[in-house]
Amino acid sequence: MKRVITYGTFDLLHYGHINLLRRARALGDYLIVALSTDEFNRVEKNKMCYFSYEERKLLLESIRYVDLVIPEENWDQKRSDVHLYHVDTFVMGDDWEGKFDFLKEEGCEVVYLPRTPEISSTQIKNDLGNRE
Ligand code: C2G
Repeated sequence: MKRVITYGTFDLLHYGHINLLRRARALGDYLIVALSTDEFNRVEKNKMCYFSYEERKLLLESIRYVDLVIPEENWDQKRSDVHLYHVDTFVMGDDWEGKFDFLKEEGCEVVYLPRTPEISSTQIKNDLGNRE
């Protein structure tokens, strides 16, 4: 069984996220999503999420491509996660191109997938904010 992992906030879940998750899952047989906790988002990513961790987790667990959701609590857990969860392939959108190549040292394949253009949680917030 080929195990894939990806990380993210996944706030205001949209088709860009789904495109990423579908392609990540297609690289193996089992997809783990490490979901940024509210604390990690606030302190490390300066992101205030619309949905809480529990709400974002529920949404992700409802997606056919997702097999397991675990918490992402810090930037440094990836190196141990890939061993803890016996991960074969690490996947991120290509806005992170090159940032996680060190995981190859842990015996992990590292794949960056093209982002879906024109959609982001920030874009959604801005567009809705500009509507009457
Ligand atoms: N994504 C995408 N296309 C978009 C928007 C997002 O492919 N239009 C991808 C991102 O590249 C990422 C995943 O969807 O791989 C989740 O996006 P975010 O929730 O914005 O994740 P991010 O804040 O980049 O967190 O330790 C890694 C971080 O947790 C990644």
